[in-house]
Amino acid sequence: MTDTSSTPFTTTNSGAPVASDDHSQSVGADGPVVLHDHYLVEKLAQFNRERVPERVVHAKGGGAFGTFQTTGDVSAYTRASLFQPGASVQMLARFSTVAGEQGSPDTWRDPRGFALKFYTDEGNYDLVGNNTPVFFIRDGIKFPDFIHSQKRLPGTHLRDHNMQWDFWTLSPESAHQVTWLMGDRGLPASWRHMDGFGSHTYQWINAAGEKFWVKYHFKTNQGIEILSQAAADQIAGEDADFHIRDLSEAIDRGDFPSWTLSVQVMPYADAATYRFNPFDLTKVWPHSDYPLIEVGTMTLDRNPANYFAEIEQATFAPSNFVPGIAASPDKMLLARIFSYADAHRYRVGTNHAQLPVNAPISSNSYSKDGAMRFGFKDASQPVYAPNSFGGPHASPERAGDDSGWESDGELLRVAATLHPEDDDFGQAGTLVREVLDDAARDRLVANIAGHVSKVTIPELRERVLHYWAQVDETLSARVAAALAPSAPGADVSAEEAGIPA
Ligand code: HDE
Repeated sequence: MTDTSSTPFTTTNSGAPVASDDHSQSVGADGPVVLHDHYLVEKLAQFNRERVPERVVHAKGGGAFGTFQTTGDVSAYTRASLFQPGASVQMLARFSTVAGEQGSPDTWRDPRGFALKFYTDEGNYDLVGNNTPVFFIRDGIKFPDFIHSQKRLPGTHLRDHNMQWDFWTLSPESAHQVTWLMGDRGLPASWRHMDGFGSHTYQWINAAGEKFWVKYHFKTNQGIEILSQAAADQIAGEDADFHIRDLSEAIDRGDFPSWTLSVQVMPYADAATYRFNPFDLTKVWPHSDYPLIEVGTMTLDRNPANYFAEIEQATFAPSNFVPGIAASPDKMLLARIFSYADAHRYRVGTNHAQLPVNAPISSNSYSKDGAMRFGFKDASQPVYAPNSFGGPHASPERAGDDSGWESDGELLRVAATLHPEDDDFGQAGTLVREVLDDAARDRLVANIAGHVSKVTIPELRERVLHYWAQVDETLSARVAAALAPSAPGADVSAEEAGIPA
């Protein structure tokens, strides 16, 4: 008889040992199961409640923990403690696709989420970006519509290329990001082999209270590696979790991925006269205008111990700033500052920030109670401010200047002010003509043609070709030729259409 005294024993959620893992309690061996078999009921009821709502976007993802080490000196631009020379903070990263639901393939063409949480001694700092430096739209009011067009038709529940291209061609500001999406960055070989961006312009404030505008760039130290559309399609059929597996196995074998963070810094006063609107999320700042300044290195070296507790329940919010870092007039950023914390209260619960993965090193807020509250202060602590019994009080000197920027004018619903070189297609054209090499341009043509070949409405196809002609005439002509074989009654070969084998 084996000694079972040392083996763990099954209990109920309330800790009582259970009599069987295999048999419900019944009247006689073959009789009816009894309702008061509370362990049976508990197991089934708990099972029904194992899921929290998936993220409405970026539902499919994975992540890991690590360290951010500041190796440069940007103290002239920010007082944030995590970016002071020599600082080292623990962090969490979550990578994701955008439109796919949980269980969808990691290798679908999509931007990739690049969400970071830094556990700093001044509170958690969250930087929630993508693997592209720009985005499809520049005003948050269009975001639900944009996502609706990328997801599923209301009747058939099918994804639809007509919907996607209808939205994009009616939203010309999308051209820059769609060029990125249809290019190589839309299919990274792994999360380790892609760059990350804060995308928005943020504000940094230094110890003297001077303000600067910044953009974040996380350059992968593994090098950029991409998948061809054919390879991505094949992997999607064989292993939907290809990127989750890659990151987890790399860390398990000690092959810790790292990224070098650099920032572009724009003097506060430059914003008003810059040639592009510096707060327009569809635009980049050419590095020739504002070169990269190295800040430090992020290294991921610890896999989550429990995916649900630490990744599914992780809550990243652009509203999680720390002293020395603040918002900018970017309309998309300002909308996100509301939306994420709202999503977390709905998806995870009002006390989501109390969960270990989301909890700061310390907090002293007056929040109390609410469902699943499990952290609380000593009963002697006041639950209100101001108070005369030693409760925490606001500290402007610690919080620093969060005044932001000057603003005035009547309330309007209009596009942002145009700067001299602002337009919707210029930077996309520059990307196609000056950044991509010939091979990347060939792949871009093939990817666009492959995607648009599933557009079934002839006048929409025409509109798509006009959209691309505004980016680059040659590109559009090559896409038209590549599409020709898929047009009704077409007789142009793929080779004649310039589609690479
Ligand atoms: Fe998101 N976004 N977003 N987004 N987003 C969410 O938060 C939203 C936008 C991004 O790994 C949601 O918990 C609005 C831009 C990432 O947990 C939600 C707008 C960028 C992640 C939400 C945007 C992003 C999200 C979904 C327009 C790149 C995953 C559920 C104003 C710069 C974070 C959730 C993670 C997740 C709202 C646009 C990136 C609904 C309203 C632009 C990486 O709150």
